[in-house]
Amino acid sequence: MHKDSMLYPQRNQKRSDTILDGLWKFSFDPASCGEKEGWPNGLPSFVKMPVPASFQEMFTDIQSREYCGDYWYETDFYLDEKKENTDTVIRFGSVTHRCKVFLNGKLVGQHEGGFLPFNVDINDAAKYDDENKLVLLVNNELSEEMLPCGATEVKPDGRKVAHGYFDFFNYSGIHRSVHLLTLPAERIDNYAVSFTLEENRAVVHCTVETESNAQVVIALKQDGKAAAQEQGKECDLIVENPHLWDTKDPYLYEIELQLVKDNEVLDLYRDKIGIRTIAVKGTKILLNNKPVYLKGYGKHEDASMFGRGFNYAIAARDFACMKWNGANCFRTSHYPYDEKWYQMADEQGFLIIDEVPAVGMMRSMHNYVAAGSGGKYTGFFESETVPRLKKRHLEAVKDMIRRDQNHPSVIAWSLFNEPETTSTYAHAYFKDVFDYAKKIDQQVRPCTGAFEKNSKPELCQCYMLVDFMCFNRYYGWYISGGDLKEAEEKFRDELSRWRAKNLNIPFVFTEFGCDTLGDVHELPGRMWSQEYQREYYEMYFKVFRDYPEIQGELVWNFADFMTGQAIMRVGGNRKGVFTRDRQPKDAAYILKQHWESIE
Ligand code: BDP
Repeated sequence: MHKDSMLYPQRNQKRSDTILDGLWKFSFDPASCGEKEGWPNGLPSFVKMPVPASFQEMFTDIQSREYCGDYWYETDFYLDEKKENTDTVIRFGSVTHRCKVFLNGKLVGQHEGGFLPFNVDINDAAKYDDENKLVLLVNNELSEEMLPCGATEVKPDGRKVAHGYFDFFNYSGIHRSVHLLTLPAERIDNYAVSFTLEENRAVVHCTVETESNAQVVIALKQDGKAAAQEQGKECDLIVENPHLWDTKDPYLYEIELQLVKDNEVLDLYRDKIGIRTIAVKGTKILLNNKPVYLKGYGKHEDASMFGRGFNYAIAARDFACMKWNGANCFRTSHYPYDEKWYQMADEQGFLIIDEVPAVGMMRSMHNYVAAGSGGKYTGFFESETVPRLKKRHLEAVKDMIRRDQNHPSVIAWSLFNEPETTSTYAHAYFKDVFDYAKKIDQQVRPCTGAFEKNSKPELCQCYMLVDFMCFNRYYGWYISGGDLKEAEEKFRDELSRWRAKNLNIPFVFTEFGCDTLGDVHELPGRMWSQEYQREYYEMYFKVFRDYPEIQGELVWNFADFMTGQAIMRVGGNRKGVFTRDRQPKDAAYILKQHWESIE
């Protein structure tokens, strides 16, 4: 069984990779009757649906756009003749939120969790040198025992409605590419690298997971030339005069892993790695033992038309915009993104705080309101659903770390966003989550989580778990909105109370921002106007200067993004520094000036 492999698909001498993206068949199944009625053999009626994309963006009627429940996808593909000693696997980048996979009418796999990849072995169900029918039963209901958390309401007419305890649209569907893979039966399942920097050399500790007893051979190449080579499932490669990876010079080595038996190469996997260390010391974040200040954004995978479906052009434009205004970091709020974001960040020298989809751990339909101002205690971590939720949380932590651990861009794991942290129940819950992440990450990267306003210094039970604090704060928006003078006083007061705790760890602002309409100008600046957004950021930057323990500022949000319908959301959340079509609002220039002035 190789089901846990998180390696990104590739095509090489030993592995083949065919992408099955395109127009698939699609059908809703509000009565959940498809399985009984034989839909695994083919959908009786359908519309055509692009993959990858969110289905919601393709419909012009509100029922379809807001649909919650079961729905189906189907496609056909031809499979070559089976090669000896190979396995045939289908790899799904993400299917939101849960699904069953059928091949030629047979159930071949199932998965829960809409933001991480999974593999399905199709050896037994596949028809080789023939056409095959791939059918998926997907479901996008929300509950308190899954990530992200929410609830599903059943209306009197039987319609289901998803209520996320989070502020982004419950986009659903096949959001990332589907890969048909032929893999050697004896193969490499995963590998991990970590680094020790010594004078004029680096030690690359490499661990390879495989069930094969063949010899593991690992080679590092620098600019195409051999830099180091070793054998064994666990070994140290010594690189003399290493070319380190950092934000200004994101140098990548090539790593080649091979399984060799009797002089025959059984499997081969090539990747790119960056040699760098990341650590927290006192109030500093250290990249290669040098302090680094985080500048950038909280983001979403979100765009019109594609919804949450990955699209290269959008990702490329986002990187271009972030680079243009001097950013060096982003948080994958509120879930792990498509792997291609991390590959691009590795190449372009961006730092990533990688977030597990643990959002909405506070019982509230408008989480952002509760989080922004005085929300009530909801006893979230005392519920009987918590053990099941925790199991999924740990699974997601495991999959995220195994998937992303070798990206030099990933500098920290964010293990939650804005949960209700004020109870001892929350402490016990997150203590286990943090211990687990530390245990399984070979690099033992810093772990953190984003705290909202109710996690006050006097009440919070979880701040002692993190390596650096991440604050989400909305002084000047949800608190003292429209009165930046009062907002600043309250903001300084809270910061001073945190400072008084002498935590001696870095503080990073992972959210601060205000909704701004790209076409509204007002003098003097008032809420929603471009002028207000500028003044809002200027106030924060002024305050940050007075607190040297603040080592990062990630603005909320990079771009306007889609949310559920709500009285405080006008065509979604408008806190973007860029509009949803990625054009700068006025504040983008303030950020550019400010970030370019910080080394
Ligand atoms: C915070 C959430 C974020 C929201 C933001 C907001 O972490 O997801 O979008 O507030 O209200 O509570 O804009």
